[in-house]
Amino acid sequence: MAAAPILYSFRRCPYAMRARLALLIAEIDCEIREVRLSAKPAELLAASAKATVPVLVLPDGAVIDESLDIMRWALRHNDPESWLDGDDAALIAANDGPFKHHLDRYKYPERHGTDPLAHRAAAAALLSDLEQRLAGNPWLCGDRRSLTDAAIMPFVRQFAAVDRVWFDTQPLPGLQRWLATQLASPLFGRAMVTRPQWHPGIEFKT
Ligand SMILES: N[C@@H](CCC(=O)N[C@@H](CS)C(=O)NCC(=O)O)C(=O)O
Repeated sequence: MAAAPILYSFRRCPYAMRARLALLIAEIDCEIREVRLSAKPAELLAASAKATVPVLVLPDGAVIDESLDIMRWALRHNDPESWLDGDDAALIAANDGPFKHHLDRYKYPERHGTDPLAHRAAAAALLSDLEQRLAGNPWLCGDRRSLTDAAIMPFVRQFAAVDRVWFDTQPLPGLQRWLATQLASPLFGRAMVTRPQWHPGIEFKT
């Protein structure tokens, strides 16, 4: 049996989350190595000097160390739900850029020396763009879930969790439904399985 790709991952990292979602949908059999960001294993650092997760190491030694590249690589191999038909790079860039900027400054104001409520308002304004789409469609790119939903959802999940009561009372019904549907999905449950911290010698599959 051919060796499986290895994914260095951190369960709660939104970038690693979206990579795991795509690997699961693509049914890529892969070894998941749960790392601690404060104690990254030498094997991860040797694979990618960027030292971020996720990192996918292919059996031929090739390394993919950007989450979106991992998603697209997986789906190019096998895309049973046609996730690549919904790859809205501009929407994902707005999430990864401005939305993530405000999310971090809302979630960790002490780290950034910021006013969390100002950043919450700025992030919420960006979420209205998603709401507009979700008012007319169940998913961001139409009537089926796609790469764009999986790429953005982990960040909206983080945003919602900072103050759940506040989030739930915002006029964002389409977005709230979209998030709840994904959080309740068997796919998300599988992506969030807990694994003990990896060290050489132990192996866990997707
Ligand atoms: N652009 C990268 C970002 C990955 C990233 O920043 N991951 C965070 C964890 S959520 C990380 O590994 N940070 C390094 C650290 O905390 O040491 C990607 O999409 O894969």
